[in-house]
Amino acid sequence: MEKKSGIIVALDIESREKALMLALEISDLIDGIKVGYPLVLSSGISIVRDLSKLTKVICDFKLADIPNTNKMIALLAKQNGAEGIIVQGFTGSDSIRAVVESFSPGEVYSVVEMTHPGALEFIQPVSMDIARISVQAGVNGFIVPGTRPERIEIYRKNFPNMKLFAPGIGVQGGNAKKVIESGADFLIIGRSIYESEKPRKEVENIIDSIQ
Ligand code: 3DU
Repeated sequence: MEKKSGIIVALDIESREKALMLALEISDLIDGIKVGYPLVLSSGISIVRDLSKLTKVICDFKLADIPNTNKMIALLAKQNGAEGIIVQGFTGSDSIRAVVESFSPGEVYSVVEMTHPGALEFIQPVSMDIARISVQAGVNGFIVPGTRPERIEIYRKNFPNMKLFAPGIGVQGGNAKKVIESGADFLIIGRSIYESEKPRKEVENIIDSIQ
């Protein structure tokens, strides 16, 4: 993923038509679109191919299975034109590596810590270990919590070469400017953009706010 505006839009909507229209409206402003289960389960995997004609697509399937199943899903994403894929780092080195190897030359991003309160129960206490094994397994970047900029500073300091993607901006409470200042490379933003009356204007405002 190459950084231009630094904005990745999470298209968690259930309408293929709406997703494609929104992508058309903002594709020149953003660095990519993140596609997750709500859109793929309602529209089919071909939505990845259709969107990838307009911009780069990251498949957020949060892969968290045994290596063979992870590999099968990663290959389907790759065959349909995805440029990036997200894996849950907590599942361990072999599961992460299976995605890195099968998705190559595409980029793999590991969830090392999450934005929601429940992430403090199990994930955050071991997040540095998750980050370390993810690097060893060959990932290109981390998904870090945009709701906790002080944590992003720690990842930036300890992993200077990793691309950092921060969801949690806007509706979940994260602040775009603070998150970029903490060292994130990309902001992953969903509802603030796709629920806006004027999504293009919203993207422009966010870009202005981080410059
Ligand atoms: O809260 P938003 O509507 O801006 O969407 C954020 C997106 O990022 C959404 O797709 C969600 O599944 C994903 N995400 C997180 O919000 C938090 C994480 O720790 C990891 C992914």
